[in-house]
Amino acid sequence: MSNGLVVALSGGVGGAKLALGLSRVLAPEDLLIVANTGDDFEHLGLSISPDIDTLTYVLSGLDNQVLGWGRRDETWSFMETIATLGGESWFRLGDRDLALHVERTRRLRAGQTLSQITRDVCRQLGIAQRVLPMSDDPVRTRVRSDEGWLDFQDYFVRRQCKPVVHELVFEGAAQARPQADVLTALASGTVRAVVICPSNPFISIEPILAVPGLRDALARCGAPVVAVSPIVGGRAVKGPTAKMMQELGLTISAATAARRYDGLLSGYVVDPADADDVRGLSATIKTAPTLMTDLATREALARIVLDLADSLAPRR
Ligand code: FO1
Repeated sequence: MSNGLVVALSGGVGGAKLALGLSRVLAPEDLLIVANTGDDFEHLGLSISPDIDTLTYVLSGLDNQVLGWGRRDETWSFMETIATLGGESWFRLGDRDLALHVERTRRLRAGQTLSQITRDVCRQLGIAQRVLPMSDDPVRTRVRSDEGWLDFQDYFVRRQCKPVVHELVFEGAAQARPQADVLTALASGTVRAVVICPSNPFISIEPILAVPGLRDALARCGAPVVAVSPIVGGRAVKGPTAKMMQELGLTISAATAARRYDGLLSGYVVDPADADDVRGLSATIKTAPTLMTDLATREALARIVLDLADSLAPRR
């Protein structure tokens, strides 16, 4: 019997770790993962959806654990060859990974939605959980930096997050419609918990919350909203979260990440090292080791998050 649906909001690398943990402790039909698509872009004529792809590869066990993105057992003949032709090689598309982008691009051009394509790819790769984009409409994160306006992957990969960030915008978000099945699930009255994975709040979770109607639907679904801090011991586990906090004039802390979800959070899981820092937040705090180094720690954290959510659930 189902224990209720868990809706997880996730970006790529950090979020996918907890999503995998959740997938191991929940029945497949009880997990719905909503992926950020603000990182999506068109490159070499192909439609790339990095966060959906990272989630797909991680959940299917095909992920490249060295890089944190892309496929395992990858080869790079295409990249090497395009470089010899003077083509663009700053964004690395592996030979195996390339197949996914070619197939997605073909199907998008044929009029299929990103949701349909993602659903089919997941099925093909043996993923039983639902992974859905936040929207089937294009949303593109752009960065206002000391080098001017940059497209997200220009900032993130080409410039390796070096430019100083002044502002982030999610182009297209105001016109984007939330993914329909996500809205249906949130309105179903069967949601046990909403989990905000330990992804970068600025570039992975806020684009999801910027899709009109999604934040409200999450707040109204009747289930506790529990986040896991992306800051551990006052530092970002990976990626530019801490650097962005500083550049945006914010304190680098677990509390700063939680404040990005003001009005939404009922529970917050932080590392014991950050316990002092989060005093004063209105969310219920649970301290637990949040570094996910292997499968066991991912599952353990998933259980802690669910226990916290269940302890906060309104009695029905
Ligand atoms: N990240 C990199 O740092 N360098 C790359 O060359 C790169 C290629 C790439 C290709 C396909 C894909 O799905 C993801 C890829 N990523 C790459 C990761 C990705 O762009 C970022 O980690 C996310 O957008 C941030 O969540």
